Amino acid sequence: MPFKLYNAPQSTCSQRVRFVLNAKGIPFDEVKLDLLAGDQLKPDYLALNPNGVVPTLDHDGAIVIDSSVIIEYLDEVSPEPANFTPRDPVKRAEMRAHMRFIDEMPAAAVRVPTFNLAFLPRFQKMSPEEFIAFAESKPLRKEMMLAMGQKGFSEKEMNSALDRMRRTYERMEHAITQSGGPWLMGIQPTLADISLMPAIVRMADLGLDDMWADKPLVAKWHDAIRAHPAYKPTYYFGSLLTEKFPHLKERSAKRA
Ligand SMILES: N[C@@H](CCC(=O)N[C@@H](CS)C(=O)NCC(=O)O)C(=O)O
Repeated sequence: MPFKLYNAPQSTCSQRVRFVLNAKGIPFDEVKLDLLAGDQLKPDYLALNPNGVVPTLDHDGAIVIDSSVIIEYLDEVSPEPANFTPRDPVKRAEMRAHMRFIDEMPAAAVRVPTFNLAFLPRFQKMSPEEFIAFAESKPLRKEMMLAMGQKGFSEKEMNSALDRMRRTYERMEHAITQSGGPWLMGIQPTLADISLMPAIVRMADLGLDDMWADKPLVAKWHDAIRAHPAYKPTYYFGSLLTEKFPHLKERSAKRA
């Protein structure tokens, strides 16, 4: 198969790429990495992606890294049958501005509740020396791991991440109102919607979807993305954190 995707089921960045491949009906070989075991830090993988993160796309030997770059690449090389990039350069610029905002704000902020609520128990099982060595071996995420430490992000850091998510929902509600919806830019989904999807789905997975209870257009958008035909094959079993970490399911049940 010409397309091979190195990724991880629960990785938000990987979910963007799987969604675009599925929406376009592009068959691909999927190589699954275990990120908590450090597969992304092995020399063979670092030779493909020196950032030591997923996803990485191999298209007939051409290596493309970074989820935002990969989804734009896929829209360029396979523009049919589904295309997510507006033709009008002004609209295309608007879509890219949304994508930069999404990478800077929700895609980064969502890591804080994800790490504190889902991954921390795993890191707490490591010895302090093991944890430091694991953190220091990460080309891109070393500082974030060391800042989190084995106690998790502080309440202040957690609140600031949740505030960045809150500002994202406000931005979404505004964009959908302006465009007429149901998507960020109107009646057609664009790469901006696909970039945003994993952070919003992740917040719901963590049981934090009450944060947009007063934002009906965000709620509708969340319904629309889950109803898209590419959603189910993208979020196959094991892609949600609640499907992988039993302690999160218990947490959601307690909240219900
Ligand atoms: N900007 C990169 C970020 C990739 C990224 O952070 N990937 C995460 C999973 S969503 C990862 O591989 N983390 C592994 C680690 O932190 O060691 C992209 O969008 O591809």
